Amino acid sequence: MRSWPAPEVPSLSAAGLPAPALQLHLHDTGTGTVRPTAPGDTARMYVCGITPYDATHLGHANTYLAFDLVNRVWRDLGHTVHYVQNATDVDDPLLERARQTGEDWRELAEREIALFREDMTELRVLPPDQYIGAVEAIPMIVEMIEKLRAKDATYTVDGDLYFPVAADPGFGEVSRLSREAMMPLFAERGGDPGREGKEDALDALLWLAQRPGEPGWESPFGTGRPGWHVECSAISIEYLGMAFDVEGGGSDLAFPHHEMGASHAQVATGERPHARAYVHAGMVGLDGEKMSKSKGNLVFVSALRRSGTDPMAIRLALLAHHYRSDWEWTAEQLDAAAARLGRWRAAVLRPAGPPAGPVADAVRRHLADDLDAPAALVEIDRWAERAAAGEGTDEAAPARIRAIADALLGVTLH
Ligand code: 5CA
Ligand code: ZN
Repeated sequence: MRSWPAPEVPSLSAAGLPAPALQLHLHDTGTGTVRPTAPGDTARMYVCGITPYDATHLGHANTYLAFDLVNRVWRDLGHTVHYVQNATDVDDPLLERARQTGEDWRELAEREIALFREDMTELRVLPPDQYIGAVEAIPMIVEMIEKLRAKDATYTVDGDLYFPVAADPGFGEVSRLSREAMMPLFAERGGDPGREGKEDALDALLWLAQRPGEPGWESPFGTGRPGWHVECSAISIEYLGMAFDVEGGGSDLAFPHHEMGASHAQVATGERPHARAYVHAGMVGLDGEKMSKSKGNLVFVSALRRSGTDPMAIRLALLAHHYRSDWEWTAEQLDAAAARLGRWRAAVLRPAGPPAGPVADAVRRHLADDLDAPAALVEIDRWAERAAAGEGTDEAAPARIRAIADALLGVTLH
């Protein structure tokens, strides 16, 4: 599928702020620790995309911004970034919504993906190099399921194909949850622990035989459609190979989605690990509950944009929270972010200010430390405050601060 246009990313080295010898450290769910990402020249990242049955809400935006920071920090440190994202453009919730509204499921998916592209463009989120829909990925998904079949790591229940989690000795290493903890999450997040005929309640669906009124694609194991986890597993290894640097998503994807995806990939290829780090963003809530399409307690990025909100203020409102924390959205946070943006913009319009070098060092240090964006924002606040008070005579500083905010935080101050 088409990705979306890339925003300009200024080079801080070219702006007179050469990159220091730093490593980006990120919290890895698989070990429960903050660890250095140690990518080669090319850093490889897969981030789970939307299921396009409704518009992008602030929870989604928050998750994609977290990984946009990963992308920006790696680039600043001199890496090329190979970034892949999917869109789950055929799955139960999408088909169900289309059934409810009488819309064609393909049109629904296409419309919501178009809106997502617009939202990401406006928020200045760097686009993936490959943006791949589940439907277009069916040939690679089928190929992957064939590899699992060749390893005897599938079985059928009434014509539907399942993956036995017992096939992967590493099952459980992504989320590090006990079986007792896995069970309710599996049921809550699209699994079918109660289905009769399964070898293990936790076994994951690989291929669902075509149901009446639903789409299906031919395959050596019958006409049907792919399960959810095998979609991301197949797309990620097709484009990035095994042991890529970061697999990302919201914390609700750690189990079962990233756990199952890793097991599929590890069994199919005989290699491990699937990703070197599994990185998860916190959940954004509204009125006491996680924002979710199924609950309907949503604030849409597109609705805020339509009502005239500056996308850079949305960006600052989200970055004011650490990516791993769970938090609640309130309208006041947007007001505070707009005020902050105004202060920054006014400060960089001044002819001079305190030197930008120490600000660049501090922002880079905070971001390299598990993306501490809130602390990075405070560094720019301090500079803006001092510049506004008439401190400093460095005439290169305002343009450099602009470049720092743009390159590292994705916030343009024009
Ligand atoms: N298509 C699958 C991933 S392959 C999916 O989970 N789609 S989604 O549209 O439900 O979510 C897209 C991304 O937004 C996921 O990473 C999910 O973890 C994240 N997300 C969903 N709700 C929230 C929320 N309230 N706060 C933060 N992130 C969220
Ligand atoms: Zn996914």
